[in-house]
Amino acid sequence: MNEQIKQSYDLAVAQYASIGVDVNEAVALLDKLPISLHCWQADDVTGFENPDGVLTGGIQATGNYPGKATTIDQLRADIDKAMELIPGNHRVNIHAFYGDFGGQFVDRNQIEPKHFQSWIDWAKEKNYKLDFNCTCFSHDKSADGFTLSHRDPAIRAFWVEHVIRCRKIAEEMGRQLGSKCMHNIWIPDGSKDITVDRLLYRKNLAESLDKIFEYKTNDEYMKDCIESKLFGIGAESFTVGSHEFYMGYGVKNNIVVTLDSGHFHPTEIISDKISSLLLFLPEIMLHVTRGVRWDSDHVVVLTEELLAIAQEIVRADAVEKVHVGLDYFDASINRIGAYVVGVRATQKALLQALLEPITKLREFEVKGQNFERLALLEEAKSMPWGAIYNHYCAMKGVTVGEAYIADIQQYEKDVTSKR
Ligand code: RNT
Ligand code: ZN
Repeated sequence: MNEQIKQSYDLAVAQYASIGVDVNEAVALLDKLPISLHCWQADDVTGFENPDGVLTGGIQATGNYPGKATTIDQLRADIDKAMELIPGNHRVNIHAFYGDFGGQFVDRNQIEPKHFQSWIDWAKEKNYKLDFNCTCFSHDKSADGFTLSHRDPAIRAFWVEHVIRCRKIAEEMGRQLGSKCMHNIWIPDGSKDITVDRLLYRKNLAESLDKIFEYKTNDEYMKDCIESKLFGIGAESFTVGSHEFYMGYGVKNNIVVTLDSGHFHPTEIISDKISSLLLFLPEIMLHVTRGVRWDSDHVVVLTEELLAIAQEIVRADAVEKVHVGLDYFDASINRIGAYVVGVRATQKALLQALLEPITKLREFEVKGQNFERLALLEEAKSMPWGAIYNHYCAMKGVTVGEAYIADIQQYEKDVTSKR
């Protein structure tokens, strides 16, 4: 290992020890924290159902950066490349319309575990674990903006069937890979303009979910989660699956709630929701993203809120209960680079949280020494956590610091620019 990395690390360890923090312990915890990489950043949420498929459902990937993955092999190679530049063992989050359909059109109410076997085999080989999502958008039967809450019972039944099939696929992924697969349910349902029957749509959604959950899955292999949203593009006036809807449904039925950091009012933060939800639900799923004005899906960077999310997870002793997944799609920059930026930022936030002088901070708090608490929190921000992260990368045989920019450029030159 490079001498400078080693020396900076040794100095940092000593500095942390002086405020009562055990670096080894923090790094060992970080190393066990998987982050779920969303497969849809690699191809702008296109999927493999239909090569000319148009993304609908109030979400948009803007930009036209060359070299996007258009085949399963390309997409897997891109994810492998990103994983190479990220320390630790992570998960891959797949959407139902990324199935391996072998050139056939397989409709959403026809998909089966066999269409995902090659994903499972790939994950086994690469030592990744998998998460899964039903795909209730980019389809004829979602074209008018409604799926599980539709007025037409036949359309609702179609989507109920799709989601049940997805739950079975998730169960199979978890069984074969020996790791619980988180299955996320997000639906785009909503309307551009005022509806006079909010209640009807929400009743329909609750009924569809009840039907979906009638099929009992094995908890060891998969867990469902339900994701709310504030609004979508073209669905500005009404979103059926609001935060209150899913929080109520989740708490009543003991279903994990997904908090997407881009799905709330611009000044509303999800970090403050974690400790409340954990009192009423055993687990939480996170979709970490960065909302910018109307867009809920910019590449994750190390913001104050990202750090606050990480701190809440650690301070609430909820590392085992909060599943961290990413959810953004930026088509305007190198897509593999976008993965690495987001995962590294998330890891850096988690590492900073794990390196917090929590014992001392809690002591100050108990004694009412609030200036002292504030001062130590401020000092912690400029402690040398970067040296610890660099050393962690080096220990894992992963490119250290900004040097990974050159790796991405090389891959672009050798692979993506030739597509
Ligand atoms: C959309 C939701 C949802 C999607 C993915 C593709 O606003 O965040 O999670 O991003 O399912
Ligand atoms: Zn999301």
